[in-house]
Amino acid sequence: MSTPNIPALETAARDARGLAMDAIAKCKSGHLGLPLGCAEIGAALYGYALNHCPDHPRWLNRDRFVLSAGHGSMFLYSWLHLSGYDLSLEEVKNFRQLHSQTPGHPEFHETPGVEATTGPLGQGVSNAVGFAISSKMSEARFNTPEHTIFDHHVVALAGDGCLQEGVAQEASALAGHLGLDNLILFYDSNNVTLDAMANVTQSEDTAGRYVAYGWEVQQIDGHDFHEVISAFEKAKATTSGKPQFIIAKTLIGKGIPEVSGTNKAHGEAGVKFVAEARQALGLPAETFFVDPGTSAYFVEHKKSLESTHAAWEKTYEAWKSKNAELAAELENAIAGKVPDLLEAIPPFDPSASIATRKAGSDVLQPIAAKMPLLISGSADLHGSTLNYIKDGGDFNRQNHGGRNLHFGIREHAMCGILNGLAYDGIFRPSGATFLVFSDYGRPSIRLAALSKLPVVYIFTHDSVGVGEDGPTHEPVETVAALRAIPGLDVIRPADPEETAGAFAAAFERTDGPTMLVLCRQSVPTLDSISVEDRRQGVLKGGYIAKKESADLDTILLATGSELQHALAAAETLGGGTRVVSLPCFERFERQDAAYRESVIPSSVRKRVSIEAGITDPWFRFVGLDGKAVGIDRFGLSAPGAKVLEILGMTAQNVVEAAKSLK
Ligand SMILES: Cc1ncc(C[n+]2csc(CCOP(=O)(O)OP(=O)(O)O)c2C)c(N)n1
Repeated sequence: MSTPNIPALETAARDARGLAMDAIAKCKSGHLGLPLGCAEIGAALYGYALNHCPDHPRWLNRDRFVLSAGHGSMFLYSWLHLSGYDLSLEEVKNFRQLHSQTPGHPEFHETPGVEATTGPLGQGVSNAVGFAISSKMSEARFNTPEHTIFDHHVVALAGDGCLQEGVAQEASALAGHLGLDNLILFYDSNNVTLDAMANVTQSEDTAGRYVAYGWEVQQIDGHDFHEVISAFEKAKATTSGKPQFIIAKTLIGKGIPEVSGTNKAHGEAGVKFVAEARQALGLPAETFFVDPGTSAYFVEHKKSLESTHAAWEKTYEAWKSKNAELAAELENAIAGKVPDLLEAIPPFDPSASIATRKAGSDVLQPIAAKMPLLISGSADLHGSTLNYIKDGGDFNRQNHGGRNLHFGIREHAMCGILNGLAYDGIFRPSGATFLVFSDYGRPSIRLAALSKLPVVYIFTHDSVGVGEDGPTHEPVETVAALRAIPGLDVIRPADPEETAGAFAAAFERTDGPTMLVLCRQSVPTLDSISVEDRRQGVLKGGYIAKKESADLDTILLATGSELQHALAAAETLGGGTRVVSLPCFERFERQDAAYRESVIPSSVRKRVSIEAGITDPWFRFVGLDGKAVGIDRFGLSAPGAKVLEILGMTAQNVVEAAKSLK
């Protein structure tokens, strides 16, 4: 590597400080502390050490950079702009304004060079672990003895806030256990959080903690270019087999002496001192100033990055010409191409009575065979969630080609890591646990939805039918709470064939996450409905499961294990009753109005729903004139069938509710 041009990097750091001050002063909000405190780290990375290519922000072998401390977004925007990404100075001036490419916190899809949506502290650390796993998997799957097309690093920047969060702790422990030595985590150690000095809330030995996790730890002065660069290069070159933790001691808000080093530097409080601070840094009166020397430096630097990229392109083409099948696999995955999955799933024995989690296991195998980049993980519950890819092998230190990920009992990190894999865009990640523990992963599930990531959750044990484990393990409000997340498809299939449709829907979706909600207890195969209707019906979100044989007067609606009760109730209620299976509200609502009207005609007001969960979500379908049979309380500890019955999940209750309607 060339020797770093320290004076140029110093000027660049000064200019980045200026941009952050000006942007935050202009919009009167934002976080000055990190962009000022980490300016040297930014200059060292973007101006020298990172291997990336601004004109090809998704270059496959770029070093990924994740700003876990997303509040410091102006750090990222300044460096992306200066590096020559397609992020204009105008956009920097529009920091935090409507439809700008510089939103308050970094958002995936919004800004070239932003690898992950961050801001909720700690998430980025788990995402970075997901990226690092994705990189290891990519190396194992695609590199050949002759050609190395993947050998990049994953770099993240986190502060005290991120490292205090449980999700980062879970993910860091797993990264150490897995020996992800391609991961470099910078810790912006400035002794300050938001409300106070960090010592008000933490006194642990963070370095010791990371050593205990199995990481290699270095400590440096984060303002010293030589130290930053040599620590980074040492981390990149490690042969220890350990992830790399670089504690960078920094002065938060460096450049605004009135606030630096204190919690006042964290946000925008320093704005009132900006004029003097700019002057002291040697910046001219002109705001959003970039020294011509800085611009020229980055133009040259970009050229050298481009030549590295061009050399890689040559290797890639040579690899591609010798490995056509592998290349097609990789390129199809990146393009989001998914084969037709339903045709690969054989029909189930109509007389079978199995749990949808078991059906899910059966369905997953042919899907995994068709999608070689599908990954299936579980938070220590593969034995119950049944989502193990049978001939997929385990991903571990020794085997980066494995397709089954063992997350341990780390649901939050699992969901954050799945996001990292999905951001990377090569593998199709799925993960599993009991549905009731989705609350442990909810912050990451929410971000998957916000960032439109095609993550699949295979969450089982979906109701009070769990039984003997009791109310702690019996979701009642959980499905409703998940339906409240915009952009998340929640699919609760009723039987094995609906499960086939649900898995196809989930893995064929490329523009957002899907939650598969599967039951623990056996359910009948509903063979009064054709296989085709059940499978295709799920893809539409809702369909007529039983058509009326006389003038339509009553509609029964159900999902999952309760569809059998709606069908049985219809037998008692007579020919004017229609049964609608509604396994996925979100998909149903994406159908056109004519289809929705054909399934649930607006003129028919006698409607009853049944679902083993709280009734709130159903009133949008049963309306004020209808009734919802559900469970508006916590469950009970007893055999599952008993609990379901005592809490009213019966055909009888549906019949009575329907009869009570005028
Ligand atoms: C999960 C979560 N909780 C709270 C916040 C609000 N918040 C943003 S930054 C911050 C303090 C972070 O401290 P640190 O990481 O040390 O950042 P620094 O002060 O060094 O910029 C808090 C509490 C958040 N963004 N995410």
